[in-house]
Amino acid sequence: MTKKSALITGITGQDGSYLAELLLTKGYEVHGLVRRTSSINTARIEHILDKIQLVQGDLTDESSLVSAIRQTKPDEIYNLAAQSFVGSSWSQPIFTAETTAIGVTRLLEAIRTTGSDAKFYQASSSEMFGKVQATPQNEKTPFYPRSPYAVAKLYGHWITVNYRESFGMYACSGILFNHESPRRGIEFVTRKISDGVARIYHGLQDELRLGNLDSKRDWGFAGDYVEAMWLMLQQEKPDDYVVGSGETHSVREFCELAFGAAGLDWEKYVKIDPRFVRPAEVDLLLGDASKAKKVLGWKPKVTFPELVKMMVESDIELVAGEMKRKGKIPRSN
Ligand code: NAP
Ligand code: G4F
Repeated sequence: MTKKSALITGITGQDGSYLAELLLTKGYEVHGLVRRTSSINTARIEHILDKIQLVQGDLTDESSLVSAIRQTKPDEIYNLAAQSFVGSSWSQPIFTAETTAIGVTRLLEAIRTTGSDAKFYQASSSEMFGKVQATPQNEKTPFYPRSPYAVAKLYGHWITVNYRESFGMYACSGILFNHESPRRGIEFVTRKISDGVARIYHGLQDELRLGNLDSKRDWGFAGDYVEAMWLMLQQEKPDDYVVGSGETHSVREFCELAFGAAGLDWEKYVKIDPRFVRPAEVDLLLGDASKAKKVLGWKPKVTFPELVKMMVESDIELVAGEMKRKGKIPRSN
């Protein structure tokens, strides 16, 4: 039997790296779309670089997407690439729209015009629920985006639904709630906290500046969530699914657990800094993943306390390694 082939956009990101690992374990030939950068940014996929193939391309460049599809002939395409940081979407609203919104149409058009019959996964987001109209949020909850990022994701979601309905494409939209890991970008609040805890633990900094501690998120482990992406493309019919843990916790609770995991009292170190407060906030997200559980047989494995501990322990080790390389002595326990 010939190997299934997958093309992952955003393979250098958090989810791309976990998805690539998962697909390799399932025997896929894995291709990753990477954009041109001035320095190497393959740290998250360094350990599997010899097992995957990278192809140049950018969601803002249609011709590169057409070439990537012709070259890799994928059975499945996972569109994980995006300007994914909500905070930056206010300072770069046009780039966010170009990549996170119109980029989806470019990729769908590239599939359509090349005649590819690849199944398509779109990385939609719980941010689309924004100023939530009901709690918990499921596939039927109305959307109310609260940032240029969320508005762009909403466009990506509906264009995916539209291409499915217009052209009969196998196109799915996964409405994923926040998912984190030791590979999370440093600008996102969970990793900012776990990294801050590690630096405070090793004596490299004495405070951590954050914005709104009251906002609540449904946080899960990225490694669990990429499995839901794959499952969506293994069904008879394409559909849209909410994926979340079914628990919500505040940023304050995350701080409490994360500092606690290092034996520290968060209240001594966390300072509120208005620079990190957003122009419009999403106060509370809580996912109802009943449909994904029933139809896909998916469920999260890592609990919230396990996730926080995993991230803090990983950063304590990472910072210790950094210190040793600089000839400094890290704290030993
Ligand atoms: P991430 O770590 O920020 O990764 C984003 C990826 O997109 C990176 O590989 C980045 O490449 C690539 N990219 C950005 N602009 C591009 C462009 N113009 N052309 C090609 N590639 C481009 O994000 P993530 O956390 O893995 O999330 C994956 C996807 O899921 C994103 O679409 C995100 O919006 C969505 N999502 C995430 C969550 C979550 O909680 N993590 C929840 C819901 C939805 P570089 O490495 O070159 O920057
Ligand atoms: O970690 P965040 O930046 O993630 P956010 O905005 O929820 O977005 C993430 O999840 C979405 C899914 O719902 C994805 F679609 C998106 O791509 C991304 O992965 O912020 C979480 C919360 C916010 O309420 C923010 O105001 O934490 C609050 N927060 C408080 N202080 C902070 C900070 N966020 C950041 N990034 N930095 C702070 O200092």
